[in-house]
Amino acid sequence: MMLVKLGGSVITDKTQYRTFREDVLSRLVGEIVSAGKEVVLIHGAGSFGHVLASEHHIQNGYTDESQIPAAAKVMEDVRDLNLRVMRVLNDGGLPSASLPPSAVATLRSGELDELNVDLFRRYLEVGICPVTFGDVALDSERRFGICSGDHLMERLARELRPERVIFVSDIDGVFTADPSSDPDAMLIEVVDRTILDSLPRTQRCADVTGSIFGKIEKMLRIASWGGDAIVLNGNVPGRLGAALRGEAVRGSRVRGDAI
Ligand code: IP8
Repeated sequence: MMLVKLGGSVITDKTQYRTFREDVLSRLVGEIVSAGKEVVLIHGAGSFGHVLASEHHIQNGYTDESQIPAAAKVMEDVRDLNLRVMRVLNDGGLPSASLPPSAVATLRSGELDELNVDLFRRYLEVGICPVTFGDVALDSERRFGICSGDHLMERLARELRPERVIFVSDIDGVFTADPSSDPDAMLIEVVDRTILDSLPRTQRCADVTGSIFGKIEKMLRIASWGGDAIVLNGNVPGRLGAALRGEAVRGSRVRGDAI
């Protein structure tokens, strides 16, 4: 089984509130279906979640009453995105079921606490791809908070032990310097803890839930349980499909033995 996160920066335009990139998602779904692998899918919230969540500091939990309608609106918006994603998946030949974190997960102090992983297993058993996503969820200490797709990736990787963990992003991976300002920046193809700690933390961070570094941190933990994890650029046609087929592909990877 392959565990794949379709980043919000790929399936939405993160600069425009609630802008879905249906054409990009359709192509990625085509790559998944052609690869013929069993998958568990997670998608990010992109501009359906991060814009309002950051305006109302939902990631910090409850601080004032004005956050209540905002948290509810973020849930509505990410559900709207999820429904659009589900339509593309089902129409594209990947029968899928949605498992919203607000219904199957809880947080404790901003961290993922409970997750009903058994439901994911049972959908897989009946041949339906379980799909979850970045959402607002209840928090036992802070009333509510953000359940990010990256946290879900880490938990599902630990519990389901996929063959490969793939983060589909809008950049090729982690670089030696910020590639948007430094023409000499080079992609780091295999990352380990020492390399990660030596990098300048200046590469993009536009989210309420972290940056590429946060993903690599999670990939290192996933690798410590023996799995391979890769971050790759989903805007480049063919890369996700190649990674699913186990082919060499441009990206940054962390190997089970690279810790
Ligand atoms: O896009 C964030 O999830 P992510 C969820 O996976 C919200 O980081 C609601 C902002």
